[in-house]
Amino acid sequence: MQLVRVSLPGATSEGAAGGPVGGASGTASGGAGPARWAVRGEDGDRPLPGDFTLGAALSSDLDHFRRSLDRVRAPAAAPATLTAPVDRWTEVWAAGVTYQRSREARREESSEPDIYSRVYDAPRPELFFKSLGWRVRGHGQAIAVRSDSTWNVPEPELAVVVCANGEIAGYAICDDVSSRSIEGENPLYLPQAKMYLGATALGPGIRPSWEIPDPYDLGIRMSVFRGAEEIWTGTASTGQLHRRLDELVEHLLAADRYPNGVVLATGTCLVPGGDFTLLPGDEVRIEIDGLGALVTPVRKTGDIDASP
Ligand code: DO4
Ligand code: MG
Repeated sequence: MQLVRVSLPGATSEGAAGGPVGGASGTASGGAGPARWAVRGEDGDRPLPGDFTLGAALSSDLDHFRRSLDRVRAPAAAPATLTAPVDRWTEVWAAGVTYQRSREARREESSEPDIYSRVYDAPRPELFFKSLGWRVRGHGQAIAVRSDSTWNVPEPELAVVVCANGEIAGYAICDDVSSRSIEGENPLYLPQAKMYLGATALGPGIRPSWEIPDPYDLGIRMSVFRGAEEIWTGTASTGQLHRRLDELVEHLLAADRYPNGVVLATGTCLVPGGDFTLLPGDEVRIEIDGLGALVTPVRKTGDIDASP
């Protein structure tokens, strides 16, 4: 089952670009527009009460999260269009250089290669703020490349959804869309390379942690389509993660508090080579075992609906 956020009839629609987005066009604008929460299972969507929020469900511990999902109502409603599984103010953070592939790619692109090797081996991981909930894109919603960037990539990542006490409540797929030309020019430009409208996608829903027995053995696949052609594809596994998930969460919470929980993307293990850049009109498909698929068309930043 997955905890999903679905748009309500009448929400603003934003058609997906061409390409093989399976049934994901015509989705709500923004990550947190008119929508409601539901538990999606084989029997369809069972709606949660209208006052359900992710923040309240994550405000304590795993047991509280689990009991919050028990508030589902019967009977199952017809499946509705997905939007990002976050509240308006959910914080999304990301870890970096947690896989060897990411370390290598950053060393190749950067004017300061050594800092990536140092952080890969340091006790303290790289953690950075990525997005607020209202800016997060869901399955079928457009992500964006910056118009002032010449080299762009999607970054497929396992995201952990974390309770206020640090327990992992669930897992989702995150796309940490990034500009390699901007970060490569100077690492201090990281916020501009990674934090802009359309740079974060999350979904399709949140799979509860008790349904994923081994998060260190999940296959990750990414394909990029240009029209009908698959122009890039790659596979990896969370087995290649250089750190433990609870270690990343521990550092995030070490001197900070998230009273309504937090989402943490755990770094990319797939980075296309130097001859690849993501372009408006492309479509990105990311799959992680047990979590489904997150499929997003690509636009220019200016073409993303900015309604909060
Ligand atoms: O240092 C840059 C960020 C690295 C990153 O986003 C990743 O490894 O996934
Ligand atoms: Mg990343």
